[in-house]
Amino acid sequence: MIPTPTADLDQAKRDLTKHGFCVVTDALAPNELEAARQRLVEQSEAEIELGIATRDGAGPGVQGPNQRMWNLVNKGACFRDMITHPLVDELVGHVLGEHFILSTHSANIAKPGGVRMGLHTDQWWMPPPVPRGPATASTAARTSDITRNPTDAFVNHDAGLGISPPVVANTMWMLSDFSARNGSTEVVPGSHLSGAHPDPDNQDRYDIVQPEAPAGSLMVFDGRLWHGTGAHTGGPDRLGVLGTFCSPQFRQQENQTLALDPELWDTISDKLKARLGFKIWYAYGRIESPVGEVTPTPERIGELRPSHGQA
Ligand SMILES: O=C(O)CCC(=O)C(=O)O
Repeated sequence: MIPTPTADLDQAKRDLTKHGFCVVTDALAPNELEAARQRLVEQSEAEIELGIATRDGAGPGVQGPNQRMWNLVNKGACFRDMITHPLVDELVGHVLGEHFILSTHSANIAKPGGVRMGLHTDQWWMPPPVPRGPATASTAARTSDITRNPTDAFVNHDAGLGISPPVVANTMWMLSDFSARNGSTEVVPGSHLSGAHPDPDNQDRYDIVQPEAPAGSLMVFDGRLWHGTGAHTGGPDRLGVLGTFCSPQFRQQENQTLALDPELWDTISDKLKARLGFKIWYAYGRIESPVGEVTPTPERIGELRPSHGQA
């Protein structure tokens, strides 16, 4: 049985474990939904007006009718609240544990005429398990040579080697109704447990479904799940806000610590600061001290000389 939208958190966790995704209904209260929807539409119109909008949805790398909006952390309190929402703690935490951080916070507005994005995973860069013994060219890519274009070893993964754990999990806040018609996210249930990555070509052979749910719902999915934006063949714009989270030892897609408007620093919670990556994780992410947190305006210690060495 493919997961259906549920208000039962335990069921949602079971769906996430088994199928790689879950959909929770009424994740946003009506007033929260309306505020977020209005903010998103207003921001999207302003980015278009200013000529800074990112467009896609016409095939890989080609501008189309869909609109992307990046780095939502600076673009409204309603978006910041989504990063620390209790459902995110519960469901992303179910996949990644307690100390996950924000990788990307963006919006994807699918509009009429937008084509399928194509199935992919959001941890395409994760080095796969390798056979014991010395690496050969056919068994292991050098890890910094991994690209978005999956090699045969990624697509036809040898299941005998085991699979990688989830190190990414995504939230999709539905700010409009999501339907197969207006481009609801395509997913392949169970694909997160295959260890394989989808072949970029010939995707018709995969068992793709498109979860449908009313505005205000939240879809959460495992970073290994094969997924992609659906084609928009009719109906109103599909308003989706995507949060991608990763474990703290991985690189964030958006540079959240550099990106945060320093003027917001005093207004945001310690929880949000940690989630943006300001909290040092076992000495990673530090500037000087290996413990504590960094700030958007750190003290940088440069070249020093002892006073007795001064002329
Ligand atoms: O918009 C969607 O439904 C999914 C977007 C997506 O897969 C991506 O941005 O990587």
